[in-house]
Amino acid sequence: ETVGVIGLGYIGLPTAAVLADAGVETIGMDVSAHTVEAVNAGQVPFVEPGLREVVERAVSAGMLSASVETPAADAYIVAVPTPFTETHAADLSYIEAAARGIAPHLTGGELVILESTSPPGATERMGATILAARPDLAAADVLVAHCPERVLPGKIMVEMAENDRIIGGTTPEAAAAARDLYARFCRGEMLLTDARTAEMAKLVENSFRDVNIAFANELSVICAEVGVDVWELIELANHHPRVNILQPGPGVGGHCIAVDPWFIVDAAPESARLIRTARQTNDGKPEWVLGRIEQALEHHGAGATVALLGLAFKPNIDDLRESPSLQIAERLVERAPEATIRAVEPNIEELPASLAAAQNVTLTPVEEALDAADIVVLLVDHRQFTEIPAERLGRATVIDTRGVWR
Ligand code: SAJ
Repeated sequence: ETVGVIGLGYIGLPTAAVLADAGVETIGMDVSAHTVEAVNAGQVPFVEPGLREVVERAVSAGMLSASVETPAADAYIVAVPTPFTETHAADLSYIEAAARGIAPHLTGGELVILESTSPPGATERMGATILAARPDLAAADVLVAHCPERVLPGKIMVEMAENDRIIGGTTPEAAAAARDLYARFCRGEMLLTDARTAEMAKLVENSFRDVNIAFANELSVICAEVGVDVWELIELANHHPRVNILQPGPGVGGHCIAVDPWFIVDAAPESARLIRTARQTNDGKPEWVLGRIEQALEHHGAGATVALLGLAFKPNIDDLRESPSLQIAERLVERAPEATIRAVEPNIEELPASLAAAQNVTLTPVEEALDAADIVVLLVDHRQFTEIPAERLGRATVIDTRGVWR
Protein backbone atom coordinates (compact mmCIF):
# COMPACT_ATOMS: atom_id res chain seq x y z
CA GLU A 1 0.00 0.00 0.00
CA THR A 2 1.38 3.39 -1.05
CA VAL A 3 0.03 6.81 -0.12
CA GLY A 4 0.74 9.96 -2.11
CA VAL A 5 0.57 13.23 -0.21
CA ILE A 6 0.11 16.21 -2.54
CA GLY A 7 1.50 19.41 -1.02
CA LEU A 8 4.25 19.27 1.62
CA GLY A 9 3.41 22.37 3.61
CA TYR A 10 2.45 22.93 7.24
CA ILE A 11 -0.17 20.15 7.06
CA GLY A 12 0.96 17.86 4.23
CA LEU A 13 4.49 17.27 5.49
CA PRO A 14 3.52 16.37 9.08
CA THR A 15 0.76 14.11 7.72
CA ALA A 16 3.17 12.37 5.33
CA ALA A 17 5.70 12.00 8.14
CA VAL A 18 3.34 10.40 10.68
CA LEU A 19 1.88 8.09 8.01
CA ALA A 20 5.35 6.92 7.00
CA ASP A 21 6.36 6.61 10.64
CA ALA A 22 3.31 4.36 11.17
CA GLY A 23 4.66 1.97 8.52
CA VAL A 24 2.82 3.19 5.41
CA GLU A 25 5.00 3.75 2.36
CA THR A 26 4.48 7.44 1.67
CA ILE A 27 5.56 9.58 -1.26
CA GLY A 28 5.17 13.31 -0.89
CA MET A 29 4.75 15.58 -3.87
CA ASP A 30 5.44 19.31 -3.92
CA VAL A 31 5.92 21.83 -6.72
CA SER A 32 8.86 23.34 -4.81
CA ALA A 33 12.13 21.60 -5.67
CA HIS A 34 13.63 23.16 -2.54
CA THR A 35 11.04 21.46 -0.31
CA VAL A 36 11.46 18.13 -2.11
CA GLU A 37 15.24 18.22 -1.70
CA ALA A 38 14.96 19.14 1.96
CA VAL A 39 12.55 16.28 2.72
CA ASN A 40 14.63 13.72 0.84
CA ALA A 41 17.59 14.84 2.96
CA GLY A 42 15.50 14.25 6.10
CA GLN A 43 15.10 17.97 6.72
CA VAL A 44 12.18 20.28 7.35
CA PRO A 45 11.78 23.64 5.60
CA PHE A 46 9.86 25.30 8.48
CA VAL A 47 9.73 25.30 12.28
CA GLU A 48 7.35 22.84 13.97
CA PRO A 49 8.28 21.16 17.27
CA GLY A 50 8.95 17.42 16.91
CA LEU A 51 8.50 17.28 13.12
CA ARG A 52 12.15 17.08 12.17
CA GLU A 53 12.80 13.94 14.22
CA VAL A 54 9.91 12.07 12.59
CA VAL A 55 10.85 13.14 9.06
CA GLU A 56 14.47 12.13 9.65
CA ARG A 57 13.44 8.72 11.00
CA ALA A 58 10.91 8.03 8.23
CA VAL A 59 13.29 9.03 5.44
CA SER A 60 16.19 6.96 6.76
CA ALA A 61 13.84 3.98 7.23
CA GLY A 62 13.01 4.33 3.52
CA MET A 63 9.30 4.86 4.23
CA LEU A 64 9.14 8.54 3.21
CA SER A 65 10.36 10.18 0.03
CA ALA A 66 9.42 13.25 -1.96
CA SER A 67 9.14 14.18 -5.61
CA VAL A 68 8.11 17.11 -7.80
CA GLU A 69 5.99 14.64 -9.83
CA THR A 70 2.68 13.18 -8.68
CA PRO A 71 3.41 9.52 -7.80
CA ALA A 72 1.30 6.46 -8.57
CA ALA A 73 -0.37 5.40 -5.29
CA ASP A 74 -3.28 3.48 -3.80
CA ALA A 75 -4.49 6.48 -1.83
CA TYR A 76 -3.91 10.23 -2.09
CA ILE A 77 -4.12 12.99 0.46
CA VAL A 78 -4.41 16.46 -1.05
CA ALA A 79 -3.10 19.19 1.29
CA VAL A 80 -2.60 22.20 -0.96
CA PRO A 81 -3.39 25.87 -0.22
CA THR A 82 -6.90 27.30 -0.68
CA PRO A 83 -6.25 31.04 -0.57
CA PHE A 84 -8.98 33.55 -1.21
CA THR A 85 -9.32 35.94 -4.10
CA GLU A 86 -9.74 39.73 -3.95
CA THR A 87 -13.49 39.25 -3.57
CA HIS A 88 -13.03 36.80 -0.67
CA ALA A 89 -14.02 33.78 -2.77
CA ALA A 90 -12.03 30.55 -2.40
CA ASP A 91 -9.35 29.96 -5.02
CA LEU A 92 -9.63 26.25 -5.83
CA SER A 93 -6.99 26.25 -8.57
CA TYR A 94 -4.43 24.33 -6.47
CA ILE A 95 -6.97 21.61 -5.74
CA GLU A 96 -7.87 21.42 -9.43
CA ALA A 97 -4.19 21.12 -10.36
CA ALA A 98 -3.70 18.34 -7.79
CA ALA A 99 -6.74 16.48 -9.17
CA ARG A 100 -5.44 16.74 -12.73
CA GLY A 101 -2.06 15.42 -11.54
CA ILE A 102 -3.63 12.43 -9.81
CA ALA A 103 -6.10 11.48 -12.58
CA PRO A 104 -3.66 9.83 -15.04
CA HIS A 105 -2.38 7.43 -12.35
CA LEU A 106 -5.75 5.96 -11.39
CA THR A 107 -6.60 2.36 -12.30
CA GLY A 108 -9.86 2.12 -10.31
CA GLY A 109 -10.50 1.64 -6.58
CA GLU A 110 -8.17 4.38 -5.35
CA LEU A 111 -9.00 6.71 -2.48
CA VAL A 112 -8.55 10.49 -2.90
CA ILE A 113 -8.86 12.57 0.26
CA LEU A 114 -9.06 16.35 0.24
CA GLU A 115 -7.59 17.80 3.46
CA SER A 116 -7.32 21.43 2.39
CA THR A 117 -9.85 23.74 4.02
CA SER A 118 -12.55 24.15 1.39
CA PRO A 119 -15.91 25.79 0.76
CA PRO A 120 -18.99 23.55 0.58
CA GLY A 121 -19.00 21.54 -2.64
CA ALA A 122 -15.23 21.65 -3.29
CA THR A 123 -14.73 17.93 -2.62
CA GLU A 124 -17.48 16.94 -5.06
CA ARG A 125 -15.92 19.31 -7.55
CA MET A 126 -12.49 17.69 -7.08
CA GLY A 127 -14.07 14.31 -7.83
CA ALA A 128 -15.70 15.75 -10.94
CA THR A 129 -12.36 17.18 -12.12
CA ILE A 130 -10.77 13.74 -11.83
CA LEU A 131 -13.60 12.05 -13.72
CA ALA A 132 -13.57 14.73 -16.42
CA ALA A 133 -9.90 13.92 -17.03
CA ARG A 134 -10.67 10.18 -17.03
CA PRO A 135 -13.90 9.52 -18.95
CA ASP A 136 -12.91 5.83 -19.00
CA LEU A 137 -13.54 5.57 -15.23
CA ALA A 138 -16.96 5.32 -13.57
CA ALA A 139 -17.80 7.46 -10.51
CA ALA A 140 -17.73 4.34 -8.31
CA ASP A 141 -14.11 3.68 -9.36
CA VAL A 142 -12.77 6.60 -7.33
CA LEU A 143 -13.40 6.95 -3.60
CA VAL A 144 -13.49 10.66 -2.77
CA ALA A 145 -13.59 12.07 0.78
CA HIS A 146 -12.96 15.25 2.74
CA CYS A 147 -11.07 15.07 6.03
CA PRO A 148 -10.37 18.57 7.31
CA GLU A 149 -7.23 19.14 9.33
CA ARG A 150 -7.68 20.94 12.65
CA VAL A 151 -4.25 20.81 14.25
CA LEU A 152 -2.88 23.89 16.00
CA PRO A 153 0.40 25.26 14.59
CA GLY A 154 3.02 24.72 17.29
CA LYS A 155 1.30 21.53 18.52
CA ILE A 156 0.81 19.77 15.19
CA MET A 157 2.65 16.54 15.99
CA VAL A 158 0.66 15.93 19.16
CA GLU A 159 -2.72 17.00 17.81
CA MET A 160 -2.25 15.07 14.55
CA ALA A 161 -2.31 11.81 16.51
CA GLU A 162 -4.76 12.77 19.23
CA ASN A 163 -7.46 15.03 17.78
CA ASP A 164 -10.80 13.54 16.80
CA ARG A 165 -11.25 13.51 13.02
CA ILE A 166 -14.23 14.42 10.92
CA ILE A 167 -14.35 12.17 7.87
CA GLY A 168 -16.75 13.18 5.12
CA GLY A 169 -17.25 10.74 2.29
CA THR A 170 -18.92 11.57 -1.00
CA THR A 171 -20.15 7.98 -0.51
CA PRO A 172 -20.27 5.80 2.63
CA GLU A 173 -17.64 3.53 1.02
CA ALA A 174 -15.27 6.48 0.60
CA ALA A 175 -15.78 7.51 4.23
CA ALA A 176 -15.03 3.98 5.43
CA ALA A 177 -11.86 3.78 3.33
CA ALA A 178 -10.65 7.14 4.62
CA ARG A 179 -11.34 6.09 8.20
CA ASP A 180 -9.20 2.98 7.73
CA LEU A 181 -6.31 5.09 6.43
CA TYR A 182 -6.41 7.62 9.30
CA ALA A 183 -6.70 4.78 11.81
CA ARG A 184 -3.09 3.97 10.95
CA PHE A 185 -1.84 6.96 12.95
CA CYS A 186 -4.79 8.72 14.58
CA ARG A 187 -5.91 7.67 18.07
CA GLY A 188 -8.76 10.19 18.24
CA GLU A 189 -12.39 9.39 17.54
CA MET A 190 -13.35 9.00 13.84
CA LEU A 191 -16.57 10.85 13.09
CA LEU A 192 -18.10 9.82 9.76
CA THR A 193 -20.35 12.11 7.76
CA ASP A 194 -20.80 13.38 4.20
CA ALA A 195 -18.28 15.62 2.44
CA ARG A 196 -20.31 18.85 2.55
CA THR A 197 -20.92 18.59 6.28
CA ALA A 198 -17.22 17.91 6.84
CA GLU A 199 -16.31 20.98 4.78
CA MET A 200 -18.70 23.15 6.76
CA ALA A 201 -17.55 21.69 10.11
CA LYS A 202 -14.03 22.98 9.61
CA LEU A 203 -15.23 26.41 8.48
CA VAL A 204 -17.66 26.65 11.36
CA GLU A 205 -15.05 25.78 13.99
CA ASN A 206 -12.80 28.60 12.87
CA SER A 207 -15.74 31.00 12.45
CA PHE A 208 -16.87 30.21 15.99
CA ARG A 209 -13.47 31.30 17.24
CA ASP A 210 -13.37 34.35 14.97
CA VAL A 211 -16.79 35.54 16.14
CA ASN A 212 -15.81 35.09 19.77
CA ILE A 213 -12.52 36.93 19.34
CA ALA A 214 -14.44 39.71 17.55
CA PHE A 215 -16.64 40.03 20.61
CA ALA A 216 -13.53 40.50 22.78
CA ASN A 217 -12.02 42.96 20.29
CA GLU A 218 -15.22 45.01 20.15
CA LEU A 219 -15.30 45.06 23.94
CA SER A 220 -11.73 46.41 24.02
CA VAL A 221 -12.74 49.35 21.81
CA ILE A 222 -15.89 50.03 23.84
CA CYS A 223 -13.93 49.85 27.10
CA ALA A 224 -11.40 52.42 25.87
CA GLU A 225 -14.33 54.75 25.19
CA VAL A 226 -16.07 54.27 28.54
CA GLY A 227 -12.87 54.16 30.61
CA VAL A 228 -12.85 50.54 31.78
CA ASP A 229 -9.93 48.05 31.85
CA VAL A 230 -11.10 45.39 29.39
CA TRP A 231 -8.90 42.66 30.85
CA GLU A 232 -10.20 43.14 34.36
CA LEU A 233 -13.73 43.26 32.96
CA ILE A 234 -13.32 39.97 31.08
CA GLU A 235 -11.70 38.26 34.04
CA LEU A 236 -14.61 39.27 36.25
CA ALA A 237 -17.30 38.33 33.73
CA ASN A 238 -15.66 34.94 33.13
CA HIS A 239 -16.34 34.00 36.76
CA HIS A 240 -19.93 33.51 35.64
CA PRO A 241 -20.38 29.76 35.11
CA ARG A 242 -21.72 30.19 31.56
CA VAL A 243 -19.53 33.03 30.30
CA ASN A 244 -16.16 32.48 28.65
CA ILE A 245 -14.98 35.59 26.79
CA LEU A 246 -11.76 35.29 24.79
CA GLN A 247 -8.87 37.75 24.81
CA PRO A 248 -8.71 40.94 22.75
CA GLY A 249 -5.58 41.70 20.75
CA PRO A 250 -4.32 43.74 17.79
CA GLY A 251 -6.46 41.69 15.36
CA VAL A 252 -6.72 38.11 14.18
CA GLY A 253 -3.96 36.53 12.14
CA GLY A 254 -2.84 33.22 10.75
CA HIS A 255 -3.97 31.57 7.56
CA CYS A 256 -7.05 29.84 9.01
CA ILE A 257 -9.22 31.89 11.33
CA ALA A 258 -8.72 35.07 9.31
CA VAL A 259 -9.59 33.22 6.07
CA ASP A 260 -12.08 30.40 6.62
CA PRO A 261 -15.09 32.50 7.69
CA TRP A 262 -14.97 34.24 4.30
CA PHE A 263 -15.71 30.89 2.62
CA ILE A 264 -19.00 30.74 4.52
CA VAL A 265 -19.76 34.37 3.68
CA ASP A 266 -19.03 33.65 0.03
CA ALA A 267 -21.29 30.56 0.05
CA ALA A 268 -24.22 32.38 1.71
CA PRO A 269 -23.63 36.12 1.38
CA GLU A 270 -27.16 37.21 2.35
CA SER A 271 -27.36 35.06 5.46
CA ALA A 272 -23.87 35.06 6.93
CA ARG A 273 -24.24 38.49 8.54
CA LEU A 274 -22.77 37.91 11.98
CA ILE A 275 -19.84 35.99 10.53
CA ARG A 276 -19.08 38.80 8.05
CA THR A 277 -19.31 41.49 10.71
CA ALA A 278 -16.98 39.54 13.00
CA ARG A 279 -14.41 39.29 10.22
CA GLN A 280 -14.66 43.04 9.59
CA THR A 281 -14.39 43.79 13.31
CA ASN A 282 -11.21 41.74 13.63
CA ASP A 283 -9.77 43.10 10.40
CA GLY A 284 -10.45 46.63 11.63
CA LYS A 285 -8.53 46.23 14.88
CA PRO A 286 -5.04 46.96 13.46
CA GLU A 287 -6.29 50.33 12.20
CA TRP A 288 -7.64 51.15 15.66
CA VAL A 289 -4.26 50.34 17.21
CA LEU A 290 -2.55 52.50 14.57
CA GLY A 291 -4.85 55.37 15.53
CA ARG A 292 -3.62 55.12 19.10
CA ILE A 293 0.02 55.06 17.99
CA GLU A 294 -0.57 58.14 15.83
CA GLN A 295 -2.14 59.92 18.79
CA ALA A 296 0.93 59.14 20.88
CA LEU A 297 3.16 60.41 18.06
CA GLU A 298 1.26 63.70 18.04
CA HIS A 299 2.06 64.02 21.73
CA HIS A 300 5.76 63.03 21.52
CA GLY A 301 6.49 64.63 18.13
CA ALA A 302 6.82 63.09 14.68
CA GLY A 303 10.49 62.17 15.26
CA ALA A 304 9.80 60.04 18.34
CA THR A 305 11.08 56.48 18.77
CA VAL A 306 8.46 53.72 18.69
CA ALA A 307 9.22 50.18 19.93
CA LEU A 308 6.92 47.57 18.37
CA LEU A 309 7.08 44.39 20.44
CA GLY A 310 6.21 41.37 18.29
CA LEU A 311 5.52 40.80 14.59
CA ALA A 312 4.31 37.15 14.60
CA PHE A 313 0.61 36.32 14.38
CA LYS A 314 0.56 34.75 17.84
CA PRO A 315 2.91 34.12 20.77
CA ASN A 316 6.08 32.03 20.67
CA ILE A 317 6.15 31.20 16.96
CA ASP A 318 8.06 32.63 13.99
CA ASP A 319 5.05 32.66 11.65
CA LEU A 320 4.30 36.12 10.20
CA ARG A 321 1.57 35.04 7.77
CA GLU A 322 -1.54 37.24 7.87
CA SER A 323 -0.14 38.80 11.02
CA PRO A 324 -2.00 41.88 12.29
CA SER A 325 1.16 42.98 14.12
CA LEU A 326 3.16 42.91 10.91
CA GLN A 327 0.38 44.85 9.21
CA ILE A 328 0.56 47.51 11.93
CA ALA A 329 4.34 47.73 11.49
CA GLU A 330 4.05 48.03 7.69
CA ARG A 331 1.46 50.80 7.84
CA LEU A 332 3.28 52.70 10.58
CA VAL A 333 6.55 52.63 8.65
CA GLU A 334 4.74 54.19 5.72
CA ARG A 335 2.70 56.75 7.62
CA ALA A 336 5.34 57.91 10.11
CA PRO A 337 8.38 58.53 7.90
CA GLU A 338 10.09 60.74 10.52
CA ALA A 339 9.69 58.32 13.41
CA THR A 340 12.41 55.86 14.44
CA ILE A 341 10.74 52.48 14.56
CA ARG A 342 12.33 49.63 16.48
CA ALA A 343 10.71 46.31 15.58
CA VAL A 344 11.40 43.60 18.16
CA GLU A 345 10.76 40.00 17.12
CA PRO A 346 12.93 37.48 18.99
CA ASN A 347 11.79 34.60 16.74
CA ILE A 348 13.23 35.93 13.47
CA GLU A 349 16.72 36.86 12.34
CA GLU A 350 15.91 39.48 9.74
CA LEU A 351 13.01 41.73 8.88
CA PRO A 352 10.54 40.44 6.28
CA ALA A 353 10.83 41.91 2.77
CA SER A 354 7.85 44.21 3.34
CA LEU A 355 9.85 46.11 6.00
CA ALA A 356 13.46 45.47 5.05
CA ALA A 357 13.70 48.25 2.46
CA ALA A 358 12.34 51.03 4.69
CA GLN A 359 14.80 53.54 6.20
CA ASN A 360 12.89 54.24 9.42
CA VAL A 361 12.67 50.70 10.84
CA THR A 362 15.27 48.28 12.25
CA LEU A 363 15.03 44.86 13.87
CA THR A 364 16.23 45.57 17.40
CA PRO A 365 16.93 43.49 20.53
CA VAL A 366 14.29 44.09 23.18
CA GLU A 367 16.49 45.83 25.81
CA GLU A 368 17.92 48.27 23.28
CA ALA A 369 14.45 49.06 21.95
CA LEU A 370 13.05 49.68 25.43
CA ASP A 371 15.99 51.97 26.31
CA ALA A 372 15.36 54.13 23.25
CA ALA A 373 11.55 54.14 23.13
CA ASP A 374 9.25 57.09 23.68
CA ILE A 375 6.30 54.87 22.79
CA VAL A 376 6.14 51.13 23.54
CA VAL A 377 3.53 49.10 21.66
CA LEU A 378 3.01 45.53 22.87
CA LEU A 379 1.60 43.54 19.93
CA VAL A 380 2.38 39.89 20.70
CA ASP A 381 2.56 38.33 24.16
CA HIS A 382 5.76 36.38 23.46
CA ARG A 383 7.35 34.83 26.57
CA GLN A 384 10.25 37.33 26.36
CA PHE A 385 7.81 40.24 26.64
CA THR A 386 5.49 38.97 29.37
CA GLU A 387 8.60 38.71 31.59
CA ILE A 388 9.26 42.47 31.31
CA PRO A 389 8.14 44.24 34.51
CA ALA A 390 5.98 47.34 34.00
CA GLU A 391 8.62 49.51 35.79
CA ARG A 392 11.12 48.69 33.03
CA LEU A 393 9.02 50.79 30.63
CA GLY A 394 9.99 53.99 32.49
CA ARG A 395 8.31 57.11 31.20
CA ALA A 396 7.37 55.78 27.76
CA THR A 397 3.78 55.94 26.56
CA VAL A 398 2.56 52.34 26.62
CA ILE A 399 0.02 50.88 24.18
CA ASP A 400 -0.56 47.35 25.41
CA THR A 401 -2.82 45.42 23.02
CA ARG A 402 -2.59 42.17 25.02
CA GLY A 403 -3.05 43.29 28.58
CA VAL A 404 0.43 42.21 29.66
CA TRP A 405 1.08 45.24 31.91
CA ARG A 406 -2.43 46.00 33.11
N1 SAJ B 1 -6.46 35.32 19.21
C1 SAJ B 1 -6.89 36.42 19.93
N2 SAJ B 1 -7.56 36.19 21.11
C2 SAJ B 1 -7.79 34.94 21.59
C3 SAJ B 1 -7.33 33.83 20.86
C4 SAJ B 1 -6.67 34.05 19.66
O1 SAJ B 1 -6.71 37.57 19.55
O2 SAJ B 1 -8.38 34.84 22.68
C5 SAJ B 1 -5.75 35.54 17.92
C6 SAJ B 1 -4.30 35.07 17.92
O3 SAJ B 1 -3.45 36.04 18.44
C7 SAJ B 1 -4.07 34.84 16.43
C8 SAJ B 1 -5.43 34.35 15.94
O4 SAJ B 1 -6.36 34.75 16.93
O5 SAJ B 1 -3.74 36.04 15.76
C9 SAJ B 1 -5.54 32.87 15.70
O6 SAJ B 1 -4.80 32.10 16.65
P1 SAJ B 1 -5.31 30.72 17.28
O7 SAJ B 1 -4.26 30.21 18.21
O8 SAJ B 1 -6.66 30.87 17.84
O9 SAJ B 1 -5.51 29.73 16.03
P2 SAJ B 1 -4.60 29.26 14.78
O10 SAJ B 1 -4.94 30.15 13.63
O11 SAJ B 1 -3.17 29.08 15.12
O12 SAJ B 1 -5.23 27.79 14.55
C10 SAJ B 1 -6.64 27.64 14.33
C11 SAJ B 1 -7.19 26.55 15.27
N3 SAJ B 1 -8.65 26.56 15.25
C12 SAJ B 1 -9.39 26.65 16.38
O13 SAJ B 1 -8.90 26.75 17.48
C13 SAJ B 1 -10.89 26.62 16.22
C14 SAJ B 1 -6.66 25.19 14.86
O14 SAJ B 1 -7.26 24.16 15.63
C15 SAJ B 1 -6.95 24.94 13.36
O15 SAJ B 1 -6.41 23.71 12.95
C16 SAJ B 1 -6.27 26.05 12.57
O16 SAJ B 1 -6.86 27.30 12.97
C17 SAJ B 1 -6.51 25.77 11.10
O17 SAJ B 1 -5.58 25.31 10.44
O18 SAJ B 1 -7.65 25.95 10.64
